[in-house]
Amino acid sequence: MLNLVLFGPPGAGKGTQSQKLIEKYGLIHLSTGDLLRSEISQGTELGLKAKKLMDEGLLVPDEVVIGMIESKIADNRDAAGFIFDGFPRTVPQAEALDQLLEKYDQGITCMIALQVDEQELVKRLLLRGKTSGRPDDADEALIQKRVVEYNTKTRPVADYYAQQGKFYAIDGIGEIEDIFAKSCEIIGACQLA
Ligand code: B4P
Repeated sequence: MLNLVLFGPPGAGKGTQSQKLIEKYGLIHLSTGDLLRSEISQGTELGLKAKKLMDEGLLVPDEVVIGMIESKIADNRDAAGFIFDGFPRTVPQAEALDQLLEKYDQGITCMIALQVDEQELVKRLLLRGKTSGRPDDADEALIQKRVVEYNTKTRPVADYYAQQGKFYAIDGIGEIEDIFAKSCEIIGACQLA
């Protein structure tokens, strides 16, 4: 199986690159952001709790997202692989993911980290906010809060994968096709290793 973690700050382009990668490699897309937004639109109890946190630019509790991922992996045991988009976002989530995959004798192939500076992130998300209707893209102060949340809680996840020799960074500024091509090069090298 090919199991990829797509990593980066809010607005780095994880969702954008995921769409291209799932098409090329036939992977199942697991975006915790999308799964949470789906719970919100269905008005579930989980969705109502998550909405409050997401609208404030905060992460939702680890056990909530881990539970969602666990059931999606279990539902797709015959998959060619998974692309984890926006997950794991904390070290406990990364540890839980390794344990979940181990149950199926699987592991993460590599993490691709999209590196984008804060000024560009704010610009992209404010632009997306004009059409996405996402409350968390609505204003600059909220976007900055999400970046702080990323810097304090999510950034250490990169070290977790670096220690396993699975971390690969890419410049996330530039043409979407060029970033995609670099991601494919990394994936090709990891598959051969
Ligand atoms: P997510 O839904 O994961 O979203 P994101 O980080 O905002 O965006 P992404 O990086 O995917 O950006 P995109 O490709 O769309 O998270 C939302 C919230 O859910 C979190 O804040 C948190 O509250 C909660 N959550 C989710 N997962 C969680 C977890 N595991 N634990 C706890 N809480 C969790 O790109 C952004 C924009 O840039 C787009 O408009 C795109 O068109 C543009 N763009 C992309 N690539 C570009 C490029 N190369 N050049 C120019 N523009 C580009």
